[in-house]
Amino acid sequence: MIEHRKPENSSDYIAILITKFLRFFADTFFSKRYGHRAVVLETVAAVPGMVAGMWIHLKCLRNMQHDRGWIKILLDEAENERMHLMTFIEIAKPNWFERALILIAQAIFWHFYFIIYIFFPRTAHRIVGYFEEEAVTSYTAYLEQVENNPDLNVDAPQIAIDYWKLKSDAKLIDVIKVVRDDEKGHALVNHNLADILDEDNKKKHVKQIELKKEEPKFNSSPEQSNTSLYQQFNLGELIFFNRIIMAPLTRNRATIKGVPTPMMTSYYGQRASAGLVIAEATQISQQGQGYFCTPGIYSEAQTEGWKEVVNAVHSRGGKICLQLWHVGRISHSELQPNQGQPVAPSAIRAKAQVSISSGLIDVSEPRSLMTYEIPLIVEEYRQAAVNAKKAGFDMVEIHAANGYLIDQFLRDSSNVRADDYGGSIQNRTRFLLEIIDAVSTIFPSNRIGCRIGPLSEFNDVRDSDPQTLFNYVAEQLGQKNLGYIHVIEGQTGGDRNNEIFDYDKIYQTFKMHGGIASMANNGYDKHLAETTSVDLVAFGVPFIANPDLVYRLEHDLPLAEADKAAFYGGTEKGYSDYSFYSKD
Ligand code: 8OZ
Repeated sequence: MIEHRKPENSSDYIAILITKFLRFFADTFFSKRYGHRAVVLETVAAVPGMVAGMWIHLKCLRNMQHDRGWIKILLDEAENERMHLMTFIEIAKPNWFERALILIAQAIFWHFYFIIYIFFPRTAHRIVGYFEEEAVTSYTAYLEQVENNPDLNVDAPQIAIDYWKLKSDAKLIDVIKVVRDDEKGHALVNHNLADILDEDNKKKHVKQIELKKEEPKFNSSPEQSNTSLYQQFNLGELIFFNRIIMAPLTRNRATIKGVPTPMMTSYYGQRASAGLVIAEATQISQQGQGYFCTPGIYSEAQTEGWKEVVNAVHSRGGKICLQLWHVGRISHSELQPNQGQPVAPSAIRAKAQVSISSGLIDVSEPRSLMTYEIPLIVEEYRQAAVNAKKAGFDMVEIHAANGYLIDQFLRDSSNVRADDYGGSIQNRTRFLLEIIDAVSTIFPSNRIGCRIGPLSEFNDVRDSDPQTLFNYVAEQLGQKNLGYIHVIEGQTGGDRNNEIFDYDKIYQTFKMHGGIASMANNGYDKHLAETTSVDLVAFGVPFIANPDLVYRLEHDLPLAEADKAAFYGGTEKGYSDYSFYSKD
């Protein structure tokens, strides 16, 4: 049995009572009589509510200050419910009598929802939220029933294979699982809509960050995040469900040509309950690629593939950001245009390895970029941002960490240039700032984030004075009014050794100069995340085996362990097949 979201006030208790009554009604009159066909009836009952609610939503949403994207979410949700209906009608093949019952159920639910929605829209969304949670319980029971009786496990209808992009030999069990996940997503969307409509809640808890450049809000300590990790966070007009962010994770599941695949769509859709999903590092050009099967955002096919991913996250009410990436010297000739040398600020080979078609291999000897080539790469970042916008991303993040091209420019172990892009800290930061300026012509600055890793030696980079360098970087990014600064604290994926670097200084400097939000990453657990003063906390590896990480953290539930062998490359196994939490 799925646990319902905890009722918070009397109207929530009424909503849950109504839901329980409807559930009792459905069980008594439909389940016992029609066995698994009850799923048809239950699914159908949800549809008219969505359709009826639609135009009321349209009216109501016009009055909402933030995020017109909800309209699209609700339309997608309605379409998704319609597909549940069509699919299960194909499977259960109800007779005319049953169809009449379905119609009656629709009529009852339609009127009921319509009236409640007009007078109590927040409660209406709660009811649907609880209702969808009940549906999850039903689908779990249905799944068990089919698992215990293989005769019931018929072939998935073509309509379901096409809509959910299932394998051509998919079975009913596969359909039930994706529909159950959809219902979890719908529950989340409706609960979040209820939260947003809850004006009191908004006034009490929502942290509104002023976009206008202001006088510094503090002098010596960063603004404390006074909201719970699990409550809504507004980054300008972009509303996050909570302050838990999915960090970018390289998983090598795109095609050889860097086109996002259907399994990526499922994987990201499953993780839409994060406050913000930062999609994996994505090369802005072929030259920017360093590993096999990483996605790109420079061709039309790649952009089209990303659209599917974005839609999967948006249709569950989530927000998604694309991380723009150029690996620089961390590449191998096999992946480069015309099998050429990878490029770098200086011709210094890193002690690092990359994965290509034949497996792990040392990086190739790089060549140093000519000064005239640098604006061409900046232009590729701009074009990548154009494509990211076309694909529907809410934000982009500039990857300036982990020893890739921008980081190679920033650190003095990899940049010994004698032109305007090398030498002083100002010169080494120039490339990053030019990229930010170019991308800012496409996305508003508050929709751009930047990831840095001041101490990280990942991919063989170091700096002789990291604190001074990154204080300057933070100040400059703040002056450009970026949405967030995303900091890997300590060694990427390893030791946090925070005592030798003042990370607060970075967050503080960024915000003092006009940056909006601070985001921390690396080795955060529930306790650390709940007590930190940073605005947003990015979790990486825990999201791999826990698509519902936010729910698990909030409810103190155990976390699943990820299969390390499936981290980089492979199939759906160890990627999009991790389950949402269930007690059994
Ligand atoms: C692990 C393997 C390959 C790439 C990063 C994009 O470190 C990566 C990455 C991580 O930011």
